[in-house]
Amino acid sequence: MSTWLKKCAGLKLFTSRCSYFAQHIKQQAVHQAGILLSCSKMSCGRGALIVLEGVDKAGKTTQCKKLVQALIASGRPAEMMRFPDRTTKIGQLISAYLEKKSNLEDQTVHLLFSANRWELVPEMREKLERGISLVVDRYAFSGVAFTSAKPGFSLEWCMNPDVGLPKPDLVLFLQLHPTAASQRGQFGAERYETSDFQRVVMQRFEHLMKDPSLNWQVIDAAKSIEELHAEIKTHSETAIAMAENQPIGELWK
Ligand code: 2DT
Ligand code: MG
Repeated sequence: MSTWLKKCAGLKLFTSRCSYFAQHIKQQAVHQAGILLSCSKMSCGRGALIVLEGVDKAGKTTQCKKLVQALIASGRPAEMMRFPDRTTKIGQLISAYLEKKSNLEDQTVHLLFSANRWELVPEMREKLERGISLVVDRYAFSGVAFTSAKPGFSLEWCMNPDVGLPKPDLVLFLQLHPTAASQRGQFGAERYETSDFQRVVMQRFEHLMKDPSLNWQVIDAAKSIEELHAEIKTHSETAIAMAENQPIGELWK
C-alpha cells in the first residue's frame, strides 16, 4: 500500500473513532441529565445539620440516637456525630484531659476542642451535600459555654476559633434545671462534672440562645423520653425540609 493510502486508512479509522466518542459523550450527557431530572423530582437536596445541646444529664445522647433511628425509618438518610470526637488524635488529647490523665492550659484545650470540629468539617460537608442529615451531640455552643464558664474567658474570645464552621439548621436545647439534673444520679468523675460548674455553664448557654441568627428551639428535658422524642422529631423534620434547597451557612459570620 502506498504511504498515501495508509494515511487515508488511518484518517478513516481516526474519524470513525471520533464519531464513536462523540456518540458516547452524547449518551453520557443524556444519562446525566436524566439523573439530574430525577433528583429534582425526588428533591434530593442537601441534608440538615441538627445539633443537640444542653447541660450534662439532659438526655442528649439518648435523643440523638432515637432521632437518627426515626429519621432513617421515615426514609430520610441520617447519621449521628458527637463532639468531642474522641477517636481522632486531637480527640484523644481531649479525652485524656477530661479524664484528668493530663493537664492542659484552658486556652490550649479550648483550641483543641475547636480543632476537633474543624478536622471533621470536610466529612460533614461531604455527607450534607450527599443528602445525609447529621444529628450532632454537642457542637461549638458547648465549646463556648464550658470555656467561658471558667474565670477570665469572654464569650467573644471563646467564639472566635469556631467562626465559619458549618452553621446548624437547627439547635435543640434540652433545658433541665441543675437541681433536676442532680436528681438524675451522680455526676461522673470527669472534669466539669459538678453541679456548681454546670450552673455557670447553663447561664452561658442562656446567653448564646439570645442569638437570633440561629434557629434555637428550647425543649423541656424534664418530659418523658418519648414526649421529648416526638417534639425533637417534629422540629427536625421541619428543619430538614427547609434546609433542602439552601446552601450550608457559616456559623457566627
Ligand atoms: P461528653 O460528656 O458529651 O463527651 O462531653 N466540652 C465539649 C467542652 O468543654 N468543649 C467543647 O467544645 C465540647 C464539644 C462538655 C465531654 C465534656 O466536654 C465539654 C462535656
Ligand atoms: Mg460527659
